[in-house]
Amino acid sequence: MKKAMGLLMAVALVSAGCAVLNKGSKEEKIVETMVVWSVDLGDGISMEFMPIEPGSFRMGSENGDDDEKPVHQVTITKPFWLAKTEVTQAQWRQVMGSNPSNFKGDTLPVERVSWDDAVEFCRKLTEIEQQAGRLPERYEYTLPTEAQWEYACRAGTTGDYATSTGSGQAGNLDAMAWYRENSGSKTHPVGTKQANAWGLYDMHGNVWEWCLDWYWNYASGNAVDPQGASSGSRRVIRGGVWNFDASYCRSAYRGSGAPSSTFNILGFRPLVLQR
Ligand SMILES: [Ca+2]
Repeated sequence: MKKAMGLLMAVALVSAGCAVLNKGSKEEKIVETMVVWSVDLGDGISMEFMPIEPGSFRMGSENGDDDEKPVHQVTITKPFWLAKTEVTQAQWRQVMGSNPSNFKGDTLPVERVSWDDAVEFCRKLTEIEQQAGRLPERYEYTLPTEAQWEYACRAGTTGDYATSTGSGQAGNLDAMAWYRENSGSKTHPVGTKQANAWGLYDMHGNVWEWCLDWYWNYASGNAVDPQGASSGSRRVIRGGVWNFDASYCRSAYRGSGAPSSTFNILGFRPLVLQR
């Protein structure tokens, strides 16, 4: 992964639910070693976000569906922290006070949440943390863009599935994901399969995950921090799922859904970054 040398970045040191922003006089540099971002949601429930440094990768796949082409170079210019796991039902309840899920269990991923619901979770979490004085200035919780999601899913790999080490081309899907062949037709507690090389769990399975973007056809050519279409009718869905086969769990696979739709196969994982 490329370092963010030369960029003006915030120094965000976060631990034990307390975010500390050390701002330089004019220049703010990202620390060489970003650390895990932890949020205390109360009642012993927390969320952890893994640090993702800026860098470039090849987005899409030549051996997948048409909408995964053209494979193109994408550069992510800002660091972000992506939730280590899909949002659990306990985490959802702490923030939203409800549990819409079909399969019930505190450590299971929340599902039957719409894109609008997921965005509201992020807005509310941002508000809670701002009011508590725990969120550095201009930081917010939001959904990952599709590009941020695939960049984090691949974690430096270029094959169909990520590996836990980031090397090689053939990750072991069964070791990393709950999908149709091993799920027993249900969701499973988050973080119980192998993480990818950047410490992220269930990127290839368990529940689909809402992304921020309107679904669109990839433009040709290189892209910098792509945001998807400016309008549309469906939002992007990524992240594999317990009731689909392996081809749907690939790093490059793209799904989409109406923002108001809810299914027991669809949850999300937020990120936190500086606007
Ligand atoms: Ca997933």
